[in-house]
Amino acid sequence: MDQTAFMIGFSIMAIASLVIYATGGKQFPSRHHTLMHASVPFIAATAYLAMAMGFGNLQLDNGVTVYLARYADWSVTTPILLAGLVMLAFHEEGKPGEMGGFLTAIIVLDVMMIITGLISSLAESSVAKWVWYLWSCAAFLGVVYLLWGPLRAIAATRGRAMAAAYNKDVALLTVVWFIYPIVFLVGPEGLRMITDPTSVWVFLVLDVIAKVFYAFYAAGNLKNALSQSRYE
Ligand code: RET
Repeated sequence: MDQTAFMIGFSIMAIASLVIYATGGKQFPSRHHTLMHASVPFIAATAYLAMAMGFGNLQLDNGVTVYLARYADWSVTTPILLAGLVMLAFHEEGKPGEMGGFLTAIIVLDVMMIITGLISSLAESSVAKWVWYLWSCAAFLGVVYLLWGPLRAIAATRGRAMAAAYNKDVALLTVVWFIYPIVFLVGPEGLRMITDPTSVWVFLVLDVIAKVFYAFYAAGNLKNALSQSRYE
């Protein structure tokens, strides 16, 4: 793999993190939103730097390269993004116990999804690879169920404007996140229909949408909701 994609990934994520941090006051309703959304590309920049420097790039006997930093990144950034949505669904409801329960459940499923995806990419036999892949997909469907089922119902009780913000965020997140297992499936870790450099570039584009574009999108939706809910 040539280093260009990783260096571009590092640069975009490092700059995005700085820009979100520096302009957050204007884009985000409050400081904690800025800090959360700036932390996500900062973690990604770290992962891309590791991949560019060849740290954690495992060369398997079957010729496939597994990028461990990618899974380390996802196992931290995806819980942050999901935590944002759970907190949005419970916006100012004041039920910390219930919110904590949903947070725990969704993060457990999400981290299981990433870890079993990593096991699938490392598996030597193809039976084991597909068993772990399917198990990872099951965890992913659990995450999607919590977002579209109980959490959506809770968000619907938080006023029309806040529910609309939640629904928009979840819709974008679901579409973008669904592409990850598809790229894995057709990529070198799976059916080998696309090459390693192609899958690296596609994951880079997805990461920019899921982390950077999503940060501004969610900030805009929340700002709208907060200004509308004043008149509700
Ligand atoms: C894997 C492979 C096994 C099956 C599934 C996967 C799902 C990965 C997802 C990753 C999302 C990453 C994001 C990162 C950006 O912050 C592990 C690829 C279901 C959904 C959004």
